[in-house]
Amino acid sequence: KYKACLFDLDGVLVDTAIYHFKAWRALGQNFGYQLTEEQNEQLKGISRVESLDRILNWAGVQASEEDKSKWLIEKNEHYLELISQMNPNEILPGVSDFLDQIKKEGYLIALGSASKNAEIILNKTGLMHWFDAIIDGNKVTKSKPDPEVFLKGAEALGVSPAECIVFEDAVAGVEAAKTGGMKAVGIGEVSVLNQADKVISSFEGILSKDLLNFQ
Ligand code: B16
Ligand code: MG
Repeated sequence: KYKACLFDLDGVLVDTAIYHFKAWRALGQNFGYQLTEEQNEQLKGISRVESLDRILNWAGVQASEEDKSKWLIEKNEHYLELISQMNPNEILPGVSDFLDQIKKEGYLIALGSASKNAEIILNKTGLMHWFDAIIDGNKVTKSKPDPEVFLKGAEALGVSPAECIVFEDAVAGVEAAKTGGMKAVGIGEVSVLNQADKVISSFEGILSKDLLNFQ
């Protein structure tokens, strides 16, 4: 019945939030603002442009379009420098094993990420070879909770949304999956990801035959 698994990147396969945090925090020095870890949580799954808008809003800063584009470049350059050191050890626990299982079982695998740097991260960590399709921030116009990223993933794989299972750590991502007519597995806490069909705390020790047995 289910033919494809669609994965978010940050917080599901790898933890790039720490690098986003470092880069945004350093950028904040331009306007004297220190981003907190709690605020960084709220930027998960949110696009780069939208993240900057939220930060400026928290900081109470009104910036020109010119400053904003300059800062977006500055943040990304710093972020690229940080992720250039990423390696396969940064794949989250249990992920490689889970991808192996579903590949053997014949599932198609796609990425559905807001990041424009997704391919770099997949290459650095050695995750790339598992993917049959990659939909990232360069291919979508609407951010999660809009289902666009996952619908495009299903389309690229040639399957219907009802045949897809989405893996997400962000509330907006789970909402995107459900709006798109897909099953959603949350990676995190049930209290937060309560819209998901199932929630796991990580992929460690997870058997696909037990997890993917939706009614
Ligand atoms: P970039 P995901 C998201 O990745 C991150 O969670 C979010 O913090 C980031 O702002 C966004 O990608 C855009 O990333 O600046 O690299 O284009 O969770 O959708 O895989
Ligand atoms: Mg995520």
